[in-house]
Amino acid sequence: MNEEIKVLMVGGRRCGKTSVLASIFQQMTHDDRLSNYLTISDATVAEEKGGERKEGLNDKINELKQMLRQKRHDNSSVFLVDKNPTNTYWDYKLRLSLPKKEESVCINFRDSAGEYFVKSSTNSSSTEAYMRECDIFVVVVDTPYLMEANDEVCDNVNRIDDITNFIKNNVNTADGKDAKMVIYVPIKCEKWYNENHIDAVNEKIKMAYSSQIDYLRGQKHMLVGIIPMLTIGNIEFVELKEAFVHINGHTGKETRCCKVGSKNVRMEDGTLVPLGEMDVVNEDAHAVVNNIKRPYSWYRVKNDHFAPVNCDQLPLRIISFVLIKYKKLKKENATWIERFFDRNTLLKPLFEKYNNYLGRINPNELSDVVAALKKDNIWKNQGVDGIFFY
Ligand SMILES: Nc1nc2c(ncn2[C@@H]2O[C@H](COP(=O)(O)OP(=O)(O)OP(=O)(O)O)[C@@H](O)[C@H]2O)c(=O)[nH]1
Ligand SMILES: [Mg+2]
Repeated sequence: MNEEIKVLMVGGRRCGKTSVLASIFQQMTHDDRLSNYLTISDATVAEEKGGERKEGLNDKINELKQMLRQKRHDNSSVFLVDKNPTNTYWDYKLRLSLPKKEESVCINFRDSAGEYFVKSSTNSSSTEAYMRECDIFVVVVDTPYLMEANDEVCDNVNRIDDITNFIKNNVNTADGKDAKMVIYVPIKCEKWYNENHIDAVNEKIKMAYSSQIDYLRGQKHMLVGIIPMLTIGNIEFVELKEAFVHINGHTGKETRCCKVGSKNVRMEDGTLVPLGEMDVVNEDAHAVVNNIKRPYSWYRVKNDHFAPVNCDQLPLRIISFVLIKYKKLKKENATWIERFFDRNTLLKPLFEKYNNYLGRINPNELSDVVAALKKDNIWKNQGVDGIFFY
């Protein structure tokens, strides 16, 4: 039976987990260069849970593209983003096979709501149970708050402490008897990428997440890396500003905004509005989470091209991780078998697990494909576009 490679998306509420997943699927299934080497399809099944329908990743891509289109004629406007929260968990499946071959590998990405990683959340025990089954964790990081907010706000938005607890309690390789991979994915980092400062983002991740990274690196057979991703490509962070709500004195309509001087506010869609006599501007109560007041992060469109970067690198690294693991276990298993006259060994079940992941794909052929992707620079090496592996 072909077993799925289980990946869990982890991160703070509204930090962009579903969006980055949508861009990963988009880049994997629409890349002409990649399709010369691998046949890739979205094998996600439609689902309903508790009366809610699974959000299609295509809908999310359209939401992201819409942001680019809306602002096309006004590059100067600076606006807020926050749409379509996830309220439960959903599985999205990416299927990869060698061209003209039936056998395939399936990567199951589980996307959950940011609230799942809060200690007190009602879903925390089911999240923990699933974490123990997972092989790969993707920690999505909201970069503007990482780079520009103080430590308290950054932790509040990115849930660093909560995620550290979840990881320390549930992610281990049983003294090297298993192997796992944890990838940090800073997103919304167009500004730093375009200014050639992506290394500064990586350095900040190493610092802010040092407690969990140190723990992970202390585990045998734990692969830890950073893959910065541009989910959209041309929506660039501008500034963090204190969060306010504008209440229109005539209509009573409430709109998120920030203050611009003493006489104007900038509304969430980017329009600059002079304050009317009857208008009221209050601090935004929704921006206070666990007694910490978060500023809003404001963005602008550089140009209207949807241009994700590095989103394809994660699935490629996942495939190679499984391949390396399979080959290593095969070798270790062989020596065990020789030594113990083919008796069942500790490593045998693990070998079978990795063997099943490959779903009867010929590992040598898949290795050749990975080598070719590296040769053609489709696979990015250490240091390229901020890719970093310990
Ligand atoms: N500027 C910018 N906005 C983004 C990016 N990715 C996501 N967003 C926006 O950020 C908001 C939150 O994104 P989601 O992908 O829904 O975040 P999430 O982590 O899945 O949220 P929950 O599942 O509700 O915790 C949405 O309004 C997105 O359009 C990005 O790369 N740049
Ligand atoms: Mg989501």
